[in-house]
Amino acid sequence: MPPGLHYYPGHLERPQQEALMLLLQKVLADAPAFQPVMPRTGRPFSVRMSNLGPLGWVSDRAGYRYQPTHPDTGRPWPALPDAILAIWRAVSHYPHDPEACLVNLYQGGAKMGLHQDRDEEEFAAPVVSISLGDSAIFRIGGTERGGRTEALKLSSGDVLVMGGPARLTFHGIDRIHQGSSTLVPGGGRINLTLRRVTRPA
Ligand code: MD6
Ligand code: FE
Repeated sequence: MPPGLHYYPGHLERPQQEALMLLLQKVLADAPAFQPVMPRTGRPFSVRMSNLGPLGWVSDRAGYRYQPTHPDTGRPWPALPDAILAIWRAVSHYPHDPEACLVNLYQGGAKMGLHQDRDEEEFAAPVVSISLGDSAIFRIGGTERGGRTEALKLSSGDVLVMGGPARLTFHGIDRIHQGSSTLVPGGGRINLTLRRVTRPA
């Protein structure tokens, strides 16, 4: 494990995963998944996204950014549920709450290319990721593009924390093992990434 990468396999037991899923279905009714596209080219991502919390991450032709409202509905993102905040408080070792929870929805052959999470102002806070549903092959490398990478299988209920020297490492999702979990209605994988965006005063 690279320093600063902390993996908590099975951090959430099945009943907690089911409770989270029910919560997510409710909040996603209010903030439906949108289709992000790549800056400039407008090429669609294969994942769909939504957000919870005061700020949400969006990508469109104009670029990547955090914004307080849903790009399609114009409404504020739904509040971050306590059950999700509790996970951040348990594993982040960071004294302030997250401001953004990006919800990534993987269905069909969706995957995510290698990227760094660097649209935040506060890199002292880790990124906490929660996996639900089908298992995925997560790839992680170093802080330079093109370096050596390693694969890690993320299954439903797993929590991954990227902090310290791992905070700005390149990572992505190579593939999803479709049908490997019954958690998500209709199948697929949901990944939640919790982030502190602004630097606390
Ligand atoms: C995913 N995760 O697991 C994509 N980013 O679907 C991420 O992009 C990610 O898992 C930062 C920290 C942890 C992550
Ligand atoms: Fe990421």
